[in-house]
Amino acid sequence: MSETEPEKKGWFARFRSRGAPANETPPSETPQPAERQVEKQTDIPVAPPSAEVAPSPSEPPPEVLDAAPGPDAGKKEEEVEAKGWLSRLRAGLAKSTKRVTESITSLFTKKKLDQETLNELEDALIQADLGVSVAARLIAKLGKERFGKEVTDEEVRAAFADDIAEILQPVAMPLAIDSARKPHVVLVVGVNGSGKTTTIAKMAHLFKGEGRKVMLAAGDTFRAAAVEQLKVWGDRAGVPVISKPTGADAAGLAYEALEKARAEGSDVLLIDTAGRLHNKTNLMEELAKIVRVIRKIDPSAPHSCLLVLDATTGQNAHAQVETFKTMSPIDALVVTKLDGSAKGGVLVALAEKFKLPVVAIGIGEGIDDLRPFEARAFARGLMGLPA
Ligand SMILES: Nc1nc2c(ncn2[C@@H]2O[C@H](COP(=O)(O)OP(=O)(O)O)[C@@H](O)[C@H]2O)c(=O)[nH]1
Ligand SMILES: [Mg+2]
Repeated sequence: MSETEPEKKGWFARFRSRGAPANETPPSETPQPAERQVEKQTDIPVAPPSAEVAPSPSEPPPEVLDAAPGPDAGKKEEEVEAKGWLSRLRAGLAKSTKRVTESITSLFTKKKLDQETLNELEDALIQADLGVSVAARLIAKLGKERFGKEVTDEEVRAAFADDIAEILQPVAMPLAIDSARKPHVVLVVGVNGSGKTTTIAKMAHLFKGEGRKVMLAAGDTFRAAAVEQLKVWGDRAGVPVISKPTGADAAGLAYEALEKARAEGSDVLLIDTAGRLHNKTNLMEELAKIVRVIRKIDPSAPHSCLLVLDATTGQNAHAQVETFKTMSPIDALVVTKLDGSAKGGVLVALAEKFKLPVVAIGIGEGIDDLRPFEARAFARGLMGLPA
């Protein structure tokens, strides 16, 4: 690859380190076009309405987060930015943190760590969506190191935070855009309401801020208003949106968008998709068809296939990963709505189980509310400890 990338600002650039993933597992060939019908119940696990999500994070000035820094605004701004979003993450995680830490704290009436306390701690971790396997791992380690010793709840939380950070570290990686691709194609999938369209808009905004040429494809042609929604976001982010009326063939649209992005020399093409067709087979066929069709233009596309998961769905996220893995070549996750979800612990369970990279997290509805996923900050935040 001869091209070298210019130094760019922005967190995607700063955290960029991963090579473009190889998508070697093409989905099964089931080329029937998806029939368009009125939305009906599907057998894909669907996110419940996110009643849990706080209306707006009550934390300080979002404007410090992405106030486009001048070329030498330098380190200070980055530090301020880091503090700003970390405190927002902590505020967002507050419900998850409360759920985990209250139950841990309530167990420490006795001084010495005994089996009963270990069992109860294990239950508390499972209740907080960290999953049976993670809970067992954390408890085994704690038991080994501290059994029969005097421990405080803070020590326990610190030990858990360290272990959780260790689990999360390998999956905390940014989305690497391969600048040799023109465009780098990002396919975004997930159930209805998980945050796909919003995440695409946020990413478009970020990439644009890094000086990249971005194009969006409004591939959710199934849901009325979905196309309009992406157009509004596209306008806000100042990037072109390729669209067709509701009911149009999504694969055809993706094909046209890729042709156009190529012709215009775009760096990144983000393709939105429907989260729900009238049944799982139709969605599977549609996603497979999109992949198949864009590969006619670029056999290596999509270069990234992101599954967007809503943190408020908790354990249901596991089923969504399983389902979507059968439908498209998922190679990374974005977890949204970590602001205000009490179920943020599920991210740890997902990391441990699927080992898929978490390229970004959503911490609000605004265009600036997408952040890189940082293992230690998240783990300590979850356990109610300072960063
Ligand atoms: N609080 C919060 N809301 C979010 C986040 N991401 C998306 N949303 C909201 O979730 C709802 C569904 O998002 P949308 O992008 O339309 O989901 P899609 O159906 O997967 O495209 C919208 O009201 C978004 O504003 C997030 O990180 N935090
Ligand atoms: Mg959408």
